[in-house]
Amino acid sequence: MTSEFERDFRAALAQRPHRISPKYFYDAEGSRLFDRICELPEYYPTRTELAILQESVGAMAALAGPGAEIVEFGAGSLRKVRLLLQAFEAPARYLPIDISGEHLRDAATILHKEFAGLEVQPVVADYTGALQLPPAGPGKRIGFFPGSTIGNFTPEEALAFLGGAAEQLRGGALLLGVDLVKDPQLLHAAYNDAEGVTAAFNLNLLVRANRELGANFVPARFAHYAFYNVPLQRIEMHLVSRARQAVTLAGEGFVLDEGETLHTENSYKFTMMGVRTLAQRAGFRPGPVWTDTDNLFSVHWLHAPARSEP
Ligand code: AVJ
Repeated sequence: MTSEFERDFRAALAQRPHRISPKYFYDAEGSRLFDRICELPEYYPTRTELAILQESVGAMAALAGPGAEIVEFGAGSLRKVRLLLQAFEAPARYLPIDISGEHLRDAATILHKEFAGLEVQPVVADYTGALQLPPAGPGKRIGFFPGSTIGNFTPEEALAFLGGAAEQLRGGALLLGVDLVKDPQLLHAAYNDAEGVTAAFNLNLLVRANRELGANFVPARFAHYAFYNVPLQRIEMHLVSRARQAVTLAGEGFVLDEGETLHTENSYKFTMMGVRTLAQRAGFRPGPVWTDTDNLFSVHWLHAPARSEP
């Protein structure tokens, strides 16, 4: 059976410019490399978001109220949701949504042990598609989408995702972590770390294709290239072919010219107002925003009106 990964990678090599979804970065090695990225001195988002959450989780808990349930889009780092679960008053349920059932089971086991009385109900699904969630309990349903993962979406996809979330969370809210527009040098450094971990993360996509799709990429023949596209307000990551070369993937041959790129990721950056405007267009009523003193990162409370509210 042809995997989605194979289908998408063949399509990427057949079209120009070549581009593929960043969701394929996260095999076991890619997830390990991403965890290392989060610890890098240049990569400010993770530690900044954690500090904002730590600092303001009391205010967030007050907004959520007692017996709330947390719906996390993607079963990410347990460190972040743990802060919410610790601060919220008697959280009733945690519903992590992820395409990886394995990821979900691990998260569920750990949190269930840590928080007595917390119901953990994993949902194996693609949260970018139509979602069928179990019926909400009596408490508020609070969505959690940290890490500026929303930056991987195109603006249209981000609007569609938020629109869907607003519907799922009616009467509750979405807690959304978003990376902010800033000095391009700082952004550049965050995706071009001195240790080369981000380069390894990008190149690992080729290693994964070799293993899973029987491709024959030679990673050394590609350069990691990440830059901040100022007018489009996004970091772009590419793998640039260092020479004209032939590659085989799933039995099919492709030729990459010298300097041709495989576009592997967009990471959009936002202004505070930009997030609020987008959220409003998607049906949310923007609430408080928390940020760090340097305005590097933002965490937004977005009210999802109930059907009866305006
Ligand atoms: C997980 C999408 C938020 O865009 O900063 C980190 C992924 N890519 N370094 C980001 C990533 C390169 C990250 N997101």
